[in-house]
Amino acid sequence: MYSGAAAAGSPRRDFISVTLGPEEAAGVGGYNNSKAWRRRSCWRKWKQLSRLQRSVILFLFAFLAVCGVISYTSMGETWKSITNKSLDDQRTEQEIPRLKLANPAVLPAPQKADANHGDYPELSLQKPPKSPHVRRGPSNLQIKAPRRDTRLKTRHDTMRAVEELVEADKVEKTEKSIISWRGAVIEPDQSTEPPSSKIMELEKPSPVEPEDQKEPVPINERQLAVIEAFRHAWKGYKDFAWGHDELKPLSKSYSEWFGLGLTLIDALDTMWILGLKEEFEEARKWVANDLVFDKNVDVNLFESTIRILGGLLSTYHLSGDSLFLEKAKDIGNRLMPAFKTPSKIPYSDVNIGRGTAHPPRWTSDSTVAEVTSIQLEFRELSRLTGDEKFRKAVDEVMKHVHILSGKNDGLVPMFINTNSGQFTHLGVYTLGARADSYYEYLLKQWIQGGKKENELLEDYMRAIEGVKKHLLQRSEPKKLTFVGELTHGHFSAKMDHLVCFLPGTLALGAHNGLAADHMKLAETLIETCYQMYAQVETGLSPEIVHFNLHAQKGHKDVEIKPADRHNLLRPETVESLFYMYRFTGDKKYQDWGWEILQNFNRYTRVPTGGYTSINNVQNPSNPEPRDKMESFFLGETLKYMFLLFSDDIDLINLDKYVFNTEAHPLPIWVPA
Ligand code: DMJ
Repeated sequence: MYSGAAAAGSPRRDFISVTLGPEEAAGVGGYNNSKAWRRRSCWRKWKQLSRLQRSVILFLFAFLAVCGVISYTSMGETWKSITNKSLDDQRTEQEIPRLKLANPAVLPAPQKADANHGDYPELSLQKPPKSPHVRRGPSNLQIKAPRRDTRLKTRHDTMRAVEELVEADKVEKTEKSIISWRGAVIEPDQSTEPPSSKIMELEKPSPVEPEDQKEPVPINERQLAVIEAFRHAWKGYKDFAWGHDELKPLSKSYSEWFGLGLTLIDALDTMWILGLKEEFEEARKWVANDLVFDKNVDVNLFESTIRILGGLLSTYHLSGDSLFLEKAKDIGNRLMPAFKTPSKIPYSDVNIGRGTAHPPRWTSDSTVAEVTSIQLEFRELSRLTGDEKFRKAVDEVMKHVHILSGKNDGLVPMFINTNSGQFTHLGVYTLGARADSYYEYLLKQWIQGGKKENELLEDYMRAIEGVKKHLLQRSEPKKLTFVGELTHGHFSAKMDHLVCFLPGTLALGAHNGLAADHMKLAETLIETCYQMYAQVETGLSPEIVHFNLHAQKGHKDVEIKPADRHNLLRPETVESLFYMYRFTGDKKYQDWGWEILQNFNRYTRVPTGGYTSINNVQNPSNPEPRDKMESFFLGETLKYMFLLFSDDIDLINLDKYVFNTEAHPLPIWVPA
């Protein structure tokens, strides 16, 4: 019991002490516990206390009462919101049964752009949506908050939910961006908190606007087959090549190119789009914990830009996870030394650890396609970071090439010198290797920037006229229109499989308002690309074909030289099929893609996991596996397959995103 005493006669000292025995304080030996005695006894003791002691006690009581009221109110709110959340969850689950079936994996909740919460996604904080605009979307990009709430409910007990809500409440005021159902970051309330950093201020990762609610498009059988193929490929990579550049599926090992987990990074946004949540989370952890760019290693500027920088940027846009933007900034900065050349035309190789760059050992030339197909990525990096240096460097290259002599009706040679800035090896024109994506990026930069940069459009239009004038021919016997090559005025009926990006690009241009005859040309060229598969014994295209210009008995349109009969699991035809289907709705393009997928499964699938490139597309009984799965098979080929089989135009809407040349979607700055 409680007792306060001041020793009689001694100087008065105020204190409070606590004792536990009732007897001493009662001052009597017998036990009297009557109510009247207790009341009297308490009052007597109260009176015995000094004024200070009484004040202290009263203050303590008042304090405890205030605390009690506050905590009651806040717990009430918390529990109320949990009850509401669980009602929302039930509703969401009832509303989207098809979605759940079609896409069992729920993608990880996005993080706000300026937050870095370390190990994601379990601990990441997701602001619940306030906007009524947030709604169900395509299952693959179903990343809006209500499903995050569902995850909370299924994965954690109520106390965990309370903790997260309290945590979320703490950061709510500083949180700026939420993720739209399309998978892009939108600005929920422009008038709320100011941006916390320059990055946030300049970052407008998505042009996507809320739209009317619509039914989710369920995943179909063919898309499921793509998911199955991806999982099979991923299994091989995971089992035998985890964290390395490429899987060697037959020898159950791996090969290194840059030593930067190329396949894993290239595949990130594919996993996101396919809805492979678990795989994505695992890969995300590797990026967070093991992806280190501070390495004494030479990387190719173009390849690392389109695969790594492009892959990280698009994954940032789809997931909203700032980890990917941080990594993108890191690699972007490390690639910048490549531009320190006398002409500002970048070197082909950069040592990302040392910060030095150099051309290949045998020449000071760079490849034209390489120096002109890094712009989408660096321009986007500038927009996200607010640092103009990235954009300036790549824009300078385009401006330089725009006025350079040595073109032939808009067609460019394949090499450019890093000292003089002049084209070299003049007189050879192709839309295949070393020039291909120059043409692709003219159009795509123009689209990315909101169709304002006229020089890009001029160069693109002129080049397509150049293609028509110099490179188009028709084969025999089927009269397939194909794109050949020009060597010092001599036409060659050779066409790389790489050229099959062109129908898709032409269709994209026509969709963006360019000449209607571009679409006609796209239709004839995609037929040709399909025939490059269909006329071959395995139903898979070789790397290069030669078309017959003259009819010969027993000969097909397509001839294949022994050195060209390999297939590297390349994406270009499937890529163009995807664009053609999107813009025409003609199911034959899906059917052609389906045939190709089946043939990949028939001739390139390795039973223990992974797919392999093959040496001989003409020998179905022994296609001669090469024991290598290129990163673009996961980054591009399977992604375009999945998109081709989808009937949902909002699954990476082409009025809102532009794909880089490695199939990584980046936002269009000013959407149509
Ligand atoms: C990819 O790396 C890119 O598509 C590039 O533009 C060309 N080659 C491969 C795929 O074939």
